[in-house]
Parts: sequence; C-alpha cells; structure tokens
Amino acid sequence: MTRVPMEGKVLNENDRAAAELRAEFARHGVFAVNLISSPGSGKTALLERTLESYDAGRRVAVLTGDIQTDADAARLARYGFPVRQITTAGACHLDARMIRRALDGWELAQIDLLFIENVGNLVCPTSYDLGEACKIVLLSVTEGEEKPLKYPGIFFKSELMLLTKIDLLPYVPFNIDVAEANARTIHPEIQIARLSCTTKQGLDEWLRWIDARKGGQ
Ligand SMILES: Nc1nc2c(ncn2[C@@H]2O[C@H](COP(=O)(O)OP(=O)(O)O)[C@@H](O)[C@H]2O)c(=O)[nH]1
Ligand SMILES: [Mg+2]
Repeated sequence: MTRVPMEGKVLNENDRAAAELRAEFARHGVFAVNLISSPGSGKTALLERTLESYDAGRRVAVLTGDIQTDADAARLARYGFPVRQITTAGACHLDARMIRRALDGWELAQIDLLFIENVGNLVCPTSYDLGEACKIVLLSVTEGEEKPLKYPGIFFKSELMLLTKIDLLPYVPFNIDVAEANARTIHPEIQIARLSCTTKQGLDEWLRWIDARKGGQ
C-alpha cells in the first residue's frame, strides 16, 4: 500500500489555492503582504500605526488571523479601512483557502494594498503560501537575538526583517547588531529596518519601504 504523507498533500493543495490567489491579486492590482512573527512582537501595533498614517482615500485593507477572538480586527477597524478577522479555531497558521473565504464580498479592484497579519508563530506560517507578494518577519527586541538562527525558515523566506520595540533597547540585554548579523547569516540579502511603534522611530522608513516595494510590485 502506498502511503501519502498528509502534510505533503495539504501543502500541495495550499500551493494550488495560493497560485490562484496570486493570479487574482495580479489581475486586480492588489499588492499583498504576509506579516509573520511570534505572538506579541507588534504586528497589530505596526498595522495600527500604518493605518493611522494613511489618508482616508488610501485603498488599503487588512485580514488579521488569530486562533481565537476578533480583538485585533476591533483594534484595526478604528481607522476606517476594510478589516476582517480570520479565526482559525486552533490552527497555528493561515492558509490560502482561509484568505480566499475572508475576501468574499470585497471588490478586489478597489484594493491596492492588502496586509495579512498571520497567526503569531515563527514556524507554521512559513510553509503556507498565501499568494502574497512578500513575507515580512517581525522580531522584537525582547525575544533574543538568536531567534533567526533557531527559526531560520521564516528569516530565509522573508524579504524584510523589522526589528520592533527598539524603544525597549535600554532595558533589555539585546544586541541589535548581533540580531542583524544572525539574520544575514541565514539570508544574506534580507533587508532590515528598526522600528518602535511607541515612539514612532523608524515609522517613516517603514512607510517608504512598503510604498517603494509596492510601486515595484
Ligand atoms: N514598548 C513597546 N511596546 C510595543 C511596541 N509595539 C507593540 N508593543 C506592545 O506589545 C504588545 C503586543 O503587541 P501586538 O501589536 O498586539 O503584537 P502581535 O501579537 O504581534 O499583533 C502590546 O502590549 C503592544 O502595546 C513597541 O514598539 N514598543
Ligand atoms: Mg496581533
């Protein structure tokens, strides 16, 4: 009897759904970004500061994933842009079909920029393509500078590493240069930016980065 490894099968199905999504995004000119980090690294805070900085006419939307609660969607809905919560009821990552379902009823032609906040986890989301144009990994200064070495997959696949909560650097023994060097050991071309959503230091650089990246698709 031939045994088909389940994980391989699920991933293949996801790859097919993700390819369809990617084609759909391309057809409608949607630039989709997959934000990945541990729980609490500041994904929602980053989106709050980002949405807050955008004019009302900006064609941006957010899908935010968590295992339970719509707390993040409630935080993000305050800025007036379309926001939907995806609750995975236990799954440790979003998959392409969850994204497709969550987009139902949205006019994709009206969206230029779609942020997807993944479930907090540095491992599982790495393997699930969501049809995004790029993955971005957040690492906060309270997590330890060795994390890129321990969780290489996501640092290898991400185009940008955002080092978050840099306002806390005076209070934690985190060597930011070592963190950057560790990320570059795994992925020499990874781009890196430093950011605090509390003081807004580095926020303009992030906003410029996303606009430039989107412009180039
Ligand atoms: N000091 C500091 N705290 C932050 C910053 N960004 C987020 N936080 C806090 O970190 C916690 C987790 O942030 P959240 O955005 O919910 O993280 P998520 O789980 O990745 O979405 C919250 O209490 C935030 O207020 C920051 O730049 N500096
Ligand atoms: Mg969040």
